[in-house]
Amino acid sequence: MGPGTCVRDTTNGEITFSGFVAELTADKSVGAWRFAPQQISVSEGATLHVNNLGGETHTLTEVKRFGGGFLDFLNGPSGNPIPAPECAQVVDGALVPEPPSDENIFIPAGGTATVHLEHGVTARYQCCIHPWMRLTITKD
Ligand SMILES: [Cu+2]
Repeated sequence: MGPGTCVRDTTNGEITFSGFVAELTADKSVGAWRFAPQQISVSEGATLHVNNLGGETHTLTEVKRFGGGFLDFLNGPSGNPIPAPECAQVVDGALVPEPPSDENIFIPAGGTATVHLEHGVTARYQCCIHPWMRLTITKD
């Protein structure tokens, strides 16, 4: 959270920051923040093209198990108090984000990413900012 966080047009049809917090608190997720689809089945060696259609940065982070991200503010209300280690480490009680890498891709608003899948069985991806954003990829 900082300057510029969640700054976006709040005209009709857009969600306000207070609306975002209210929905997160009630549902443990915010429906407009999601991977679509949330589950896909692909052939070995497939290429995944991801477009960020939203108004803020998301991460596409491969994790062994789904967990929280690097923002306590969103981990607790979403029911993910423990961060996935691929998203953040706990250092002296504070969450320290893992740096961007080929397995931890930060995609800015309007940005894209391409991932070559080499998974054997099931691959799991989540957003390390909004940890309810989850994508499971299985092999055909
Ligand atoms: Cu996100």
